[in-house]
Amino acid sequence: MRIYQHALFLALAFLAGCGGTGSPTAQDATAFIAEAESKSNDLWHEMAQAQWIASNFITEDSEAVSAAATRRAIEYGVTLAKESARYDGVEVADDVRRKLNMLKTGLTLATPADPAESKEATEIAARMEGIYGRGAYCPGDPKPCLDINEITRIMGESRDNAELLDVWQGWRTVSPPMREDYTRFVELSNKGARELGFADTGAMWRSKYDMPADEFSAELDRLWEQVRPLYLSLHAYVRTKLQQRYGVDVVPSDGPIPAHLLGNIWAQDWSNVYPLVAPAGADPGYDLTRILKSRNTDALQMVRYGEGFFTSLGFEPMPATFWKRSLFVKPQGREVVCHASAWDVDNVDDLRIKMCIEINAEDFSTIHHELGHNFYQRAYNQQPLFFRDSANDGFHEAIGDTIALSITPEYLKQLGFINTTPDASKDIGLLMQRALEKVAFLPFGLLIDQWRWKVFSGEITPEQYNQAWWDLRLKYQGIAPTGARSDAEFFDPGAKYHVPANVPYTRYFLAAILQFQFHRSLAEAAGCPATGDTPLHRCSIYDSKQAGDKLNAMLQMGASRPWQQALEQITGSREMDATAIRDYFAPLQAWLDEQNAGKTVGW
Ligand code: X8Z
Ligand code: ZN
Repeated sequence: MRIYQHALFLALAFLAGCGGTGSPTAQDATAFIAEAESKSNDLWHEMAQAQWIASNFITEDSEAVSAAATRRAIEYGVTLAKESARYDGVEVADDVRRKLNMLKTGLTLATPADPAESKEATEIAARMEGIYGRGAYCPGDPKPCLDINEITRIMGESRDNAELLDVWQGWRTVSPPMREDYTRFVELSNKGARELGFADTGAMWRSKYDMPADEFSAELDRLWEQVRPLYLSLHAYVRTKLQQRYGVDVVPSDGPIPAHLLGNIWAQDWSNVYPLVAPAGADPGYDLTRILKSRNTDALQMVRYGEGFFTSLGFEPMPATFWKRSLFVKPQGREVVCHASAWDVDNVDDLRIKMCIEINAEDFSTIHHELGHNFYQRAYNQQPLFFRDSANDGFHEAIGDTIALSITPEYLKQLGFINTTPDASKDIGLLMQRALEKVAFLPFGLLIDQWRWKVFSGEITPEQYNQAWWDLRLKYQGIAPTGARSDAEFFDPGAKYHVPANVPYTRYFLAAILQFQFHRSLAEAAGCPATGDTPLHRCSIYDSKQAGDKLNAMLQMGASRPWQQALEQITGSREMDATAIRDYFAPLQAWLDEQNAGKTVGW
């Protein structure tokens, strides 16, 4: 194993032209980075092509090819991470130093140096994603199997407690087979992270935020404390309303909400229970899902609307290849990973989305989310390869969501979807719809990696995976499963895409905070607050070149600067700050607190 590492080390030193003798110079570092960017470019391209095929045609072979290409790219990345340490004491240009740091901290999966273990880790990763992608609930004859889209639809539309519980439990039959793989994956990825000098994989994940890892964790706690009162108010109100619908035997007055009653497989987005909690007299009076369906909008048109928003801000349309190569509709006769994603296959302009679009408001919003990734990717494609990324991963997730905050009644009127906009008396209804999506998400966005970080550190052992998962679900979300979810039988974390796919999740929590900061600044650029009483939730930046320019200036920076600087560029502040989301929802919180008077808040 040592010999293998050493051989790679020498090969790389030779390629980078820094020889084997003497101490490395700044020039050596520059040459090292140039070589690394050039070679990474090809390896990343091959990996993305292989992964695209594996996600669009799930077979044993596509999985194997994807695992092999991923392995080549990661092993090279691990070599580079180790090599970077050679330049620790060398004085180098700022951009070279930043790239060296990125090489050390940038991997999501570090494979161990042992070739057999490296192979095993990448094969497990590909297999788990395949299992998830193929996942279905098969209740047994004569009932047909249900795929994730069908289960999603039932979870959103049904109000039948037994049916909801059945499909909720049904989806969780896909994950127990992953449990052993996941356990081994944690071991292997930790081993790789330790070989790079990290305590474990979680520590590696926390190291890439332009601040010490411990400070980053403290930042998360701070942000969560800022938004927790808002979440508690929403939780208490929704609990009351669900109790009115399902009865006191099903929904307690002062305990956690049953996890299957919130309109979503994972209870991460509660938009679908809006009809059950709509404020009497303040309903905005339109339903975007119904509008899209009644207009016979198809998947392609949904994406066109999304693109149209970005072009209205001054961005160039997506390239022809985007329309040719993307997947918008779930295909017949083959298995695909339906979880929505955006791709930058060649790191220049081979941009694509992959999504099994359903015609509804949720997917309308998700399309904007995905396109946000693609427009970001194209905006930074003039940067050197290692800077073709977002300021931090939360920024990447926040861009499309920021745009989706501009899907306001005023915007829908401009599209011709509605004739008149609801008056100010309907504001609580509008805010409620948004809160069910954004505020409900906050604890979920946080807890996935609270679980994973403890799993990687060993604080949660494999025998406690499920118990610890539900402990965190209770602690942060105030939800609980109906029926026992013992570790002997279940592996519920595996039923959430990002766990088997090994995608870090804290980024979505950050994005949920950041998007309100971005929206507030862009709204100002677009002139909303200046035009009088337009509250932020009524402000759409549609068609504003000023907002577009401001956004683009940040997007083009890519990862070339610490995220604090990118944030300052757009908001004038260097701090992530939950006052933007708190202020946005302040009228709703006041209203919720009136409704909750005399009731238990919390669980
Ligand atoms: O995974 C996603 C996107 C792709 S980056 C569809 N999201 C998270 C999720 O679905 O769990 C967006 C919101 C949170
Ligand atoms: Zn995303």
